[in-house]
Amino acid sequence: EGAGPQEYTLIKIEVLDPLPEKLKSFKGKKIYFVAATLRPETMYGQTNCWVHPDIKYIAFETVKDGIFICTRRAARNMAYQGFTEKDGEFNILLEIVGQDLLGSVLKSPFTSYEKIYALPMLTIKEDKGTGIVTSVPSDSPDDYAALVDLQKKPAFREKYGITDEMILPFTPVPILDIPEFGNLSAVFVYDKLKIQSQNDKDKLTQAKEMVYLKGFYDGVLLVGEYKGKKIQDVKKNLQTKLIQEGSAVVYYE
Ligand code: A2H
Repeated sequence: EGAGPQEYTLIKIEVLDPLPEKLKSFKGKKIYFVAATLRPETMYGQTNCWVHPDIKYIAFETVKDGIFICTRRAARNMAYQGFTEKDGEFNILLEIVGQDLLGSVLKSPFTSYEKIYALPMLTIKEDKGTGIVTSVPSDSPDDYAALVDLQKKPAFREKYGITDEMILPFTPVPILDIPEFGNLSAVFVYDKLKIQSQNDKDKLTQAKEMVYLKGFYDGVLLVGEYKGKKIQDVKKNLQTKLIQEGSAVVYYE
């Protein structure tokens, strides 16, 4: 960071029927929540998608990828990266607050869960990525903490109309083995540091530092066509595979 633009992989998470009320006018079209990730090799472990209930999102039409939902800021960046017809221009089809996207039924590439749901995460930053985050609780301490918050706080679920069926079946999936941390590294560090919630900022920063480098250099995939391979050797291949099958695009900011 600082030296130049950051490359993200944008995962195209398709919105399925029944569409949320506010998206019904798009029926029959391909609509995607687009989530910015630095870890395309973890997409096998997605259990849900995060949106911030209070952030404003927009829908806009891309040239070849259907309708995208993300922050206005991200759409503007994409408009300068060839995603829209005219350079730097994008047509806002709809403005919507995250709250109205919660509970959407979604389909995401690589995950073993046939459908997943849009759930609330309160630590999403408006000024980074697309404002939408895909959740991999096996390997992301932030994701695991936010999922546990929903699981153990019924009042939090109810506030946002999240039902048990959107959460209970979705347990972290072992997808990477990291020496010393095992095959659910985020769960391991969450327990070890006794993290209490998604707002436990300092401990979560520490947790991320603990797993990140070690995971990158020594982590081994447990699933998919690169099973048994080291992450650093196949990360790029998996990004390419997602892009080639039309499930992801590259985005810079
Ligand atoms: B990562 P960096 Cl498995 N607000 O993807 C908060 N977090 C955001 C965000 C936003 N607006 N946009 C993206 N992110 C998350 C996977 C993952 C990620 C794993 C492990 C660690 C990890 C699955 N979630 O990130 O500040 C996204 O989560 C550790 C930081 O640009 C994205 O990658 O470095 C990462 O943060 C981008 O963070």
